[in-house]
Amino acid sequence: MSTEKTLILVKPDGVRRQLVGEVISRIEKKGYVITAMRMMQADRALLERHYAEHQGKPFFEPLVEFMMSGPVVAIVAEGNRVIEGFRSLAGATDPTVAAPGTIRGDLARDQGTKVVQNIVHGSDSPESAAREIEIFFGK
Ligand code: DAT
Ligand code: MG
Repeated sequence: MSTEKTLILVKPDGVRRQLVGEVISRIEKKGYVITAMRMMQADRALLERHYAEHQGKPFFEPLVEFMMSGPVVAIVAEGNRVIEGFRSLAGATDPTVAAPGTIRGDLARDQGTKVVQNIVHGSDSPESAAREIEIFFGK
């Protein structure tokens, strides 16, 4: 049986706050298996591909600038229903209302910035996961 894969990013706010280990720990404690990982400085071209669905929205440029503001850690995690499962671990997009117990609910808050800073990214569908893993890790 082939298991599902997702792309997780520890965003620059998470790296700056030294939360990489905390995020990895939560992924592993849940039982998902990390099968690839790299720390990198994402450039504009890569981020415009990654966030293509948000092109034209008011927070798009702030989002790209924020994601270029420092290194990110890209992670491939595997397991049955890992896409849905990691989104659940991450919590709601808005950290103010993200449930306590989630990564965003426990570790992030509103910073008054034009873009929401919320520690992690997780793919939202199998199609997104395949596309995003190729963007960060190649074929
Ligand atoms: P998610 O990361 O939960 O999948 P998304 O794909 O809708 O959320 O948006 C990507 C990121 O952009 C999100 O993590 C934080 C930021 N963002 C989303 N909606 C926003 C908004 N209305 N205002 C400011 N930033 C926003
Ligand atoms: Mg998204």
